[in-house]
Amino acid sequence: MDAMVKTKSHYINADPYAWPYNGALRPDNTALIIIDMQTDFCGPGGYVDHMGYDLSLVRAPIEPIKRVLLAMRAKGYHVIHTREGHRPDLADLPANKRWRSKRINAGIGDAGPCGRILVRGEPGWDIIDELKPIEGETIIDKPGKGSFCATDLELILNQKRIENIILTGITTDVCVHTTMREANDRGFECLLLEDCCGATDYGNHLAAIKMVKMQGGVFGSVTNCETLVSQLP
Ligand code: C5J
Repeated sequence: MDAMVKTKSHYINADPYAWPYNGALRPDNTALIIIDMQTDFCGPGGYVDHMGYDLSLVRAPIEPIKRVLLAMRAKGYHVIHTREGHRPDLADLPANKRWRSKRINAGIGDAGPCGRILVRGEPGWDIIDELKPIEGETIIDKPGKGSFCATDLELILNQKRIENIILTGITTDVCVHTTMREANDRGFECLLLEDCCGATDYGNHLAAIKMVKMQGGVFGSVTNCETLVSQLP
């Protein structure tokens, strides 16, 4: 008789489908990705603050992410953090990105209360204390919005045999969405945690979530912190 090894399926309640699609949810093949929880995006004196947005919208996900992070660390899941930022000589900063930021008085590379805006190594570029990476967690430094563009994220995911990605962080409509789209096109199975994300515009946050769910889950599925933590195997 064939010794067929059967692994138990696990699903998380999500909208528009129970996730992951194939029930293959395990710590070894699943990563939590925490996108750009840096002072520049959610702290006083950072880039988003400079642009004049309401920080409470981008700070709302801090506690839910922390809960998910602690739960996933405790169960041995992979954890990946990203940071958006540029080299100190700005060699990797597209001229149009710099021009646009200067137009709204938040010039990337310019001096601010948290150091040079969105420049690697500056205090504002650092991940906030509440969500600091620990030993063994992967950190991806990216010059753009998507976490796959000009980084080694795909190589690392493939080396670790990761198939499923749980997305959190800021901002829902920009870096989180771009990363989710990039991951989805590469065949990764994506879950967005809606209360673990935030945007500078609440309407955009809601629209970004709605976009994921259209066409039967065109980019993946959506759930929240409580559901994930209570159902995570
Ligand atoms: C933005 C990001 N919004 N982390 N970056 O410029 O979403």
